[in-house]
Amino acid sequence: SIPHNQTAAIVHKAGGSIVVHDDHPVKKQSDLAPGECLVKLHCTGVCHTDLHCALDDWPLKANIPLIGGHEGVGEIVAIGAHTSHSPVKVGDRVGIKWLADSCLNCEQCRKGHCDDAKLSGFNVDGTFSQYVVSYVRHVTPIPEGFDSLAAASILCAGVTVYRALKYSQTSPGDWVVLPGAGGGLGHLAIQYAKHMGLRTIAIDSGADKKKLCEELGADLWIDFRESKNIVGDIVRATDGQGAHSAIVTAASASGYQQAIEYLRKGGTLMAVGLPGQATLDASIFFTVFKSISILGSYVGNRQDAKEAIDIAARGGVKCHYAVRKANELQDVYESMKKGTISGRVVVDWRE
Ligand code: 8ID
Ligand code: ZN
Repeated sequence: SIPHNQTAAIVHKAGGSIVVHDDHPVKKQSDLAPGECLVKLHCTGVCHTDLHCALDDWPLKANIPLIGGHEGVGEIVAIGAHTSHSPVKVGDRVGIKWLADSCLNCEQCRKGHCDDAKLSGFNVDGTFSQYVVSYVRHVTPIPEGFDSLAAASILCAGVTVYRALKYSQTSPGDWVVLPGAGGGLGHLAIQYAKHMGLRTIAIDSGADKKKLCEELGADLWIDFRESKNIVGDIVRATDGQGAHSAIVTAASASGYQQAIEYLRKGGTLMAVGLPGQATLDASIFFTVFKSISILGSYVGNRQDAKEAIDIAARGGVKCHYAVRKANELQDVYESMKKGTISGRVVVDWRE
C-alpha cells in the first residue's frame, strides 16, 4: 500500500544545502490528475545539473523549495483516474527523465522543444524522494533484465551524450574529443562513441578518471591540468589534421576553450556542458575558414531515450556508478564541486 509520508531530499533556499526529511507527503492516488502516474522509485542518479539547480548558478531559476533529481527508475504504483490511452500500466518499471511532460500542442512541442515543459527536479518535483509524480506519456519503459541501478543514469547522462554523438556529423573511424570524459556524461560518451565506431580522445584530470577512461577504451587520454599543449596533443594523435568533433560535457567554460583550434576543417563542436554565465569564445575567422559547425545539444527526445536505453540494456554501454544514500547527497555535491567523482553516483531508495 502507498504510505502517507516519504523520505525526500529538499533544497529550501537557493544556494543552500540539501536537507533530508522523513515526513514529506506522498500525493494520494485520488489526487492524481488524468495522465499522471505515481512512481515508487528504486533509485536515482545524481547529475551535475542537480548541483547547478541547488547552487542557483543558471540564468533560468528552479522552483524553490526544490526536490531535485531526473535520472529515476521505479515502479508505477498508481495512475490518475480517467487517464485514456496510457502506454504504461500499474506494475511497469519505468524511467523518469529531465523532460517530465510537455503540452503536445505548441509549435515548439511539435518540434521537440515544448515552451511549456515540465522539467523533473527543476519546475516539478524530481526523483530525490521515494515517490514521484510523473506522466504516462513521457515515462520511459525499462527493458526486463536491465538492472535499475545500471539504467538510472542512462535516462539523462546517457541519452544526452547519445543524442550529441548522433548529431555530431561524424562517421565510423572519425576522431571525437571528449572534454569532461571522466564525469557522469563523459564516461558514457566514451562508450557510446566506441559503440558508433568512433575513435576517442578523453580529456579530464586525475589518476582515477585516467584509469576509468582507459578501461572504457579511450584511444588517448589527456590530463587538462598536466598537458602543456592540448591542441598539439590532439593534432599529433589525428595525423596532423585535428579531430572531427568535440562533445564538450565539462561543467566549466574552460572545457570549451581551444575546441575551434583542435577541430579539423569541417569539424563540429557539440555544446553540452552548461556553465551558467560563460560565453563561447571562438575565433570567428577560423570558424569560417575551417567551416566549423557549433551546435547546442539539449538532452534528447523520447526516441533518443529508447535507443540509448536499448544499447545499454544489451550491454553495449555500462554506467560506472557508486551507490550512496539520500543523507549523503550533500557530500556528493561537495565532491562534485571539487571534481572528484569518476563516473556517476546513484542513490538507492530501496536500502
Ligand atoms: O542536455 C544537456 N545539454 C545536458 C544534460 C545533462 C547535463 C547538460 N548537462 C550538463 C550539466 O549541467 C553539467 O554542466 O553537463 C555538464 C556535465 O554534467 P555531469 O557529467 O553530470 O558532470 P560531472 O560528472 O561533474 O562531470 C564533469 C567533468 O568535467 C570535467 C570535470 O573534471 C568532471 O569530470 N572538467 C571540468 I569541470 N573542466 C574541464 C576541462 N577544462 C573538465 N574536463 C576537461 N577539461
Ligand atoms: Zn542530468
